[in-house]
Amino acid sequence: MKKSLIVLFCAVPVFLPGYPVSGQDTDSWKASPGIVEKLSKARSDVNYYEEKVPAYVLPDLLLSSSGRKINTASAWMKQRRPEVLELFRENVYGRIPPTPYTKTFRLVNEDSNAMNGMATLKEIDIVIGSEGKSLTIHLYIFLPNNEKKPVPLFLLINNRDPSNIDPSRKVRSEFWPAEEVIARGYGIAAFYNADVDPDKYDEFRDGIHGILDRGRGADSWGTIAAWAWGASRCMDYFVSDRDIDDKKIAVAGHSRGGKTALWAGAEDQRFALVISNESGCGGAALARRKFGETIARINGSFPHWFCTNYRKYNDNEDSMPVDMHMLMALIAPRAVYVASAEEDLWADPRGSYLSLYHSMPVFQLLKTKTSLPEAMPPLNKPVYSGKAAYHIRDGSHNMLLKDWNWFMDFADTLFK
Ligand code: GTR
Repeated sequence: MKKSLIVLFCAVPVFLPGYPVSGQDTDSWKASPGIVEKLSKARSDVNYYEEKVPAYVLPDLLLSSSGRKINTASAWMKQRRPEVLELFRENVYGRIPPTPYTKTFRLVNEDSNAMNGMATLKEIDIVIGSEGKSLTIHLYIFLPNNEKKPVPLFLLINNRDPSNIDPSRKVRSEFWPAEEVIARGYGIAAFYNADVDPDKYDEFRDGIHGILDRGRGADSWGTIAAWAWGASRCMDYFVSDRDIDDKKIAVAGHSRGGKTALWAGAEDQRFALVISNESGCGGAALARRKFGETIARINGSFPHWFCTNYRKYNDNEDSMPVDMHMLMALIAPRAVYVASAEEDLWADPRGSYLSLYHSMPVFQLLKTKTSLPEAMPPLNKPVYSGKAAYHIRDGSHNMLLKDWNWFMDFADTLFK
């Protein structure tokens, strides 16, 4: 296997060893040749071969734009972190407009005998208004009845059919396994992403863009940033509810929802844990690997997800001033869980793990006792270290109870 060269930009270049070196880490995950072949046959224009990943240079996390070496926690938090956050706003997800708005929480339904008495259901309408227009985010929350309050809670950004988050529980889905989460002593909440912004390209007329945008530029927020903003409005509610421990909130999402969860955690430091499941391109996966989905492909298929500036990096990843290890670092010293699936090479499992791995210098600078090895863990063997976690599950692109059980195991190490 080819050894990829990773050089960090800094005054004295640091050469990190490539991954993987043959003969090393024999039980760590490697893509199954059968899956690689099958996917490559279906899309010959997409790279699924590790040996075809180009050599790349990752931007240095710990070097400020003015050339200052960042070597203390306070220099990271006060100088470099805000700088990196701005780079992501400017080049990837876009900026939230400063438009003032009103926000009202309405408890529209409460049932203290939900799930056969196991939980209390609260349905909250979060009503956002500006200049005579308004939008409502429906937030569903189940809280365990048998736990001491306040409780820690998982918030799912639901990017799939609303039936996945059915408050009546007539429909039950592993995508939001509410009963199982309640049984583990956590609260579980969800909102439907399209409440905030429908997932379609309409030149940003509908959803929250139609309410808060006052003109748009190349750095204006896209739909992912809008969904992340929606997650923060849910967080505003959690802060106001004394039954919920707002210091122990995990924000979780799958795929486009997983990209959103990462950005929500970067923009809003109130989230204590970010769970990004199979988020791939524009999420956890390192863009410079050009493995599976690439920036050009994602901007082509989903022109509304990111800011317009992101298109500058179509087939031009190496010129991007950030890569996704820097997004992981924005979450530190809080916790981040990245998950992949064996058959989901489109979302680049190895690139997603490496992104987490290359954010370790920041987790360490912030004294989080977090240290992941460069080698990926084997299939179905989660690795947890301090504030970082990763697993690769067998099977295809989805978020299943198996994933959630591992997320909760990790959350137990942080919150219980
Ligand atoms: C795909 C897209 C991915 C991923 C996925 C999903 O079509 O290429 O980036 O987000 O959708 O959200 O399920």
